[in-house]
Amino acid sequence: MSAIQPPSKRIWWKEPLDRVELAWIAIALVWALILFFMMPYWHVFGKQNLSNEAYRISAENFQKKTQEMVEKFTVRTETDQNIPVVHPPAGSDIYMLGRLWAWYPILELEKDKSYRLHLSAMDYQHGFSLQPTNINLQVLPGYEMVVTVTPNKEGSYSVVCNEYCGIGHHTMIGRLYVK
Ligand SMILES: [Cu+2]
Repeated sequence: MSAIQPPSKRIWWKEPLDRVELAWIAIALVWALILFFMMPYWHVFGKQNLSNEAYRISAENFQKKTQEMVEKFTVRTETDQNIPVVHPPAGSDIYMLGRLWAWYPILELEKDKSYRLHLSAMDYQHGFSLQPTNINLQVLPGYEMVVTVTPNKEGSYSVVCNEYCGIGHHTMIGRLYVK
């Protein structure tokens, strides 16, 4: 039977399955099931994509909440753009926003303390990628992503935008300190 010409036998689908055909269907099915179960497995054991919550929030509202935290807990500023470094109390709600083309503000967290980290975007989709630990979260305008974080290693981390967001995308690098 050719694939171009119409089949010579009109009732071609009643032919018995060839063994090779059956074998390939079985292989494809098993592989599809492996990929399917890898998703929940990797969520639990991969330690890369965190369990998060998402809520609707307007950009203005999120910016207001971020600014309230910045005004209360800024300890110094850094870089020539004077980005505030915020040291919020352990256990509190902390905010980081993404916009063209910066993460704001710089957060300074305490080791082994838990925080509720809220992430949102002011304009377009951005990707929160914490390096070098390789933790990734999508950051979308109109939604806040909330994740409970407990930093377990001191150091200076970079927040790299992982989602192409325009001409200055490659300069969109934020900072996060753990002390
Ligand atoms: Cu971005």
